[in-house]
Amino acid sequence: MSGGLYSTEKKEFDKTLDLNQLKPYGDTMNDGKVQMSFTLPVPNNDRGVEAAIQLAKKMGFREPAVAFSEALDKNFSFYVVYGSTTHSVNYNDIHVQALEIDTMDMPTCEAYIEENIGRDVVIVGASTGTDAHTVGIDAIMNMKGYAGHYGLERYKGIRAYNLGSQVPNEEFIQKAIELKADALLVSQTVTQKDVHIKNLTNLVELLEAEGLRDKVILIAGGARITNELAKELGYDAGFGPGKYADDVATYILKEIVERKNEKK
Ligand code: B12
Repeated sequence: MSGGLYSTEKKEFDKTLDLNQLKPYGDTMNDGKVQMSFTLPVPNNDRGVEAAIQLAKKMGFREPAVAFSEALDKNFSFYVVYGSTTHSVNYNDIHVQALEIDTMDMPTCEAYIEENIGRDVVIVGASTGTDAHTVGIDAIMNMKGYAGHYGLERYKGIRAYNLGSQVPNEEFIQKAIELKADALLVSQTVTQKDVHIKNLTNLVELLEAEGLRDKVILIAGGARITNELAKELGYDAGFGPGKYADDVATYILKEIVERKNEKK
């Protein structure tokens, strides 16, 4: 017997890993299973659930199911949808400008400064423009650090100045000049309407106008910042989630030494 509600017949599909057609993995190779969530500006009822399913189908999901829905208030509802994507990507064709750093831990960084730089390294950081998020820049700079990685303020041989959030680019640059910064750390969390692109670009333009761009190591970071994007915008490097003070410190220290050697 085949078909029917209680059929045990298995749908056959190729379970071999093919990196030219990479798909998400649920519990079987190539099943394409994805869980996603979104909010709709309509009440939580059967019509809302059907709207979520139809949207998922238009996004290329096969057999989407609403696993969870909840009213956020009278006119907004939240959905978790589970389904199989029909899309795939060619993994072999993907090339990213990844930042390859052999991260040194805090004591190794401290010894590296003493042996190779021989003076305090000055790092000035802020969440700039209109961005009010401080947790990211604090994670990198604050003494207590984040996720088991001490922040730059704790490093012997590093003078770290965290200016906080909503720091105008002009003020950030003035402080960098005053403190004779070796490196500038810019955190950007809000990316709505590409506000981060505009703000990060404006900072580069202001630094160039001051003749400072080449004199500092300029680093951007945030939840949606990649090394590739940062480089595209004229930064030396970009750091996103999963990066900590020791990654940034290593990059800065090695870059200082490299630039010093280039001048010789
Ligand atoms: C906490 C929070 C807030 C707090 C911030 C408090 C504070 N003091 O920071 C408050 C309530 C104030 C807030 C406000 C807003 N928020 Co908010 N917020 C969050 C939340 C919940 C967590 C962010 C966070 O702290 N992450 C933890 C840190 C450790 O992660 P991280 O920033 O990625 O940092 C890591 C890396 O990225 C990296 N890193 C970060 N910065 C840097 C910098 C450098 C130089 C380097 C090297 C590395 C680095 O290192 C860190 C450790 O690995 C997120 C949602 C979420 N769950 O992510 C929304 C979120 C970021 N907020 C969002 C929004 C929209 C807002 C508001 C605009 C809301 C509003 N309409 O008013 C306002 C912003 C106002 C403004 N002018 O900026 C959106 C952003 C969407 C977008 N992409 O644009 C998010 C994603 C929520 C959402 N899903 O919509 N928010």
